[in-house]
Amino acid sequence: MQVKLVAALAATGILVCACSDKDAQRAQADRNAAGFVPPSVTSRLDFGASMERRFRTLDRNGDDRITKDELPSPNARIKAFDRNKDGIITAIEWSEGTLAWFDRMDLNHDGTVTSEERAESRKR
Ligand SMILES: [Ca+2]
Ligand SMILES: [Ca+2]
Repeated sequence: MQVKLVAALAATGILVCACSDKDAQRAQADRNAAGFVPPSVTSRLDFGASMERRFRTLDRNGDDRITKDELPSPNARIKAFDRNKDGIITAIEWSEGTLAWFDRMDLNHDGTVTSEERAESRKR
């Protein structure tokens, strides 16, 4: 009886230990989710790929050009991509424009943009 009780307590103790370990992990995850943003890094390639997808989304009629009516709202940054100012953003103008934008954000020119660089370039 005595031995059984001790064994049961020990087993419980281990369970409690495992549980509180999990709880600690969960608490850490909660802290991370609330407020703390882990630094993110975007490579030029990833950026280009996600901008390519954005282009495809904006180009509703799929003619490889974003015309005025396809622009969501007057967007100065997107308008600046229109280098020849014909009111149409071609796929080439888009990719050159978005990569130039990436390079402006890439303050230390290492081919990646961190969340810090993004925040810094937003201030400028
Ligand atoms: Ca189009
Ligand atoms: Ca153009």
